[in-house]
Formats: sequence, C-alpha cells, structure tokens
Amino acid sequence: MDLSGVTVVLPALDEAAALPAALASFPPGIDLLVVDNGSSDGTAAVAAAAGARVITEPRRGFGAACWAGVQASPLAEVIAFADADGSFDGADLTAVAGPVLRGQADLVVGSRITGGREPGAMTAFAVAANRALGLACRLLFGVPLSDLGPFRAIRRDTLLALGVRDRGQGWPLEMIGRAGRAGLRVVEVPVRYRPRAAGASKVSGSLRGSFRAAASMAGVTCRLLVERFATRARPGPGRPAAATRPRSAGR
Ligand SMILES: Nc1nc2c(ncn2[C@@H]2O[C@H](COP(=O)(O)OP(=O)(O)O)[C@@H](O)[C@H]2O)c(=O)[nH]1
Ligand SMILES: [Mg+2]
Repeated sequence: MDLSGVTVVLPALDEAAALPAALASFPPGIDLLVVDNGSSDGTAAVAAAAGARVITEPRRGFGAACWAGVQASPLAEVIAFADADGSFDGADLTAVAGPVLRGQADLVVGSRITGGREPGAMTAFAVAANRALGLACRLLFGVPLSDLGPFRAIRRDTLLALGVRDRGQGWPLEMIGRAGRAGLRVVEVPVRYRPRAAGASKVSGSLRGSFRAAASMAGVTCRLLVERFATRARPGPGRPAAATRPRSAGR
C-alpha cells in the first residue's frame, strides 16, 4: 500500500532510550515526525539521528504536542499518531492508515485490547480503564470501541474540521467524541502492543500521570456534553451542520 501521503506524529517526552526502536519499526520512507515536548534527555537529537523529522513544542501537554505535529505537516493527506516509546509496531501502520486512505473510514483507532498484547504491556487497571472509556464512548458518542488507543489515523482536513481543543491527555478522547458526534465513520482495528522499549511510563504507570489523564478526560467529557445540550437547546437554523460535520464526512 502507498503510504506516502501519511505523516506519523509521535509526541515524545523523555523518550531518547525508546525512540530508536519505535522509529525503526515503521516501514521505510514514512514521514515520521517526533514532537519533543520539553525533554531533558536528548530526545530531539536521538530522533534526528534516527532519521525522523523533529520539532519542539514548548507548551507542555500530550495534545499540545499532537497539535503541533498537525500544524507542522501541512502537506500530509492523513495524519497517524503513535506513541514514541516503542510499544506499538510501526508495521501496523498499514492496518491503521489503510482504511482512511481507501476512504473506508474517517477515523481509525488501533485497539490494544483486541490486538496481540504482550504480557506486561498494559496493567490490568489500564485494560479496565480503557474498556470503561470505550463503553462511555459508545453510550455518549455512539462510537463502539474496546480501547481508547493512541495509535490512530485520520485525514488531516477531517481532523482540522473537528476542532479538537484539549491540549492534554484528553486530546485522544475529544477526537473520538467529536468524530462520533459528527456522525463520522470511526473504525477500530487490532494492533500489537508490547511493553515500552526503554524508559519510564509517564501516564498509566504513574499515579500523577494517571490522575492528570483522568482529570483531562473528565474535563473533555463535560465540555462535550455541555456543548451537546447547548446545541440541542438552541432553536432553529443555528444547528451545527457545518460546525460539527467536517466537509469530508459525507464521503
Ligand atoms: N508531548 C508529550 N508527550 C507525552 C507526555 N506524557 C507522555 N507523553 C508521550 O505519550 C506517549 C505515551 O506515554 P507513556 O509514558 O508511554 O504512557 P503509558 O503508555 O500510559 O505508559 C509517549 O510517547 C510519551 O513520550 C507529555 O506530557 N507531553
Ligand atoms: Mg507507553
């Protein structure tokens, strides 16, 4: 499959030790963009030496890094996001980006739960939390997901039209929520998942990281629900056909 229109954005915070393995797993020739987000371990230099495109986003936050990657890739047809810790297999990019490139899906989310998960790759708590979040996405946004996986792909113009605003760990959830609300085709595919190649977890493996992620996602959920009820309450032609449905949605 021709993946030349795909840019893979890898948000990275202190991932110097894991990045070489993470980058090497992707098929050759892919535009790999590492967004360094205030690392102190030489992440940017390691990424550049491994052949990736590198930018620095001084505003801290997972979503801030993802958004900076989108802005720095104006020519990409499809943007894929993946973690920079080597826990994903870049060979799965075909499965993740393929349905979007073929016009069969608007947003593809890689599921670590239905994919091949290596022992120790996800804590039991992370599995349960992601299953619960998947259920919440079904109930609140009409999107059936088994996992809120960060390895995903979406057309760049579709993503811009969604208007995702969160710049923290709520970014992935807001993308799904807005896509579901706009009636986009959100498709889940299984992806492989293994323990990070090196270094320490900053999110699910730490109490502080888990708490910040939970707070960020709770904020996003509240904001989306408030928006939905505000939209419903608003009478007449102010309805959001153009505002919430990206132009590419009708494909
Ligand atoms: N830009 C940015 N990236 C982050 C931040 N926290 C984590 N990441 C990246 O997000 C991805 C997932 O983080 P990780 O520590 O592996 O979390 P875990 O998978 O839940 O253990 C990795 O690529 C991290 O480098 C952050 O505050 N800013
Ligand atoms: Mg990880």
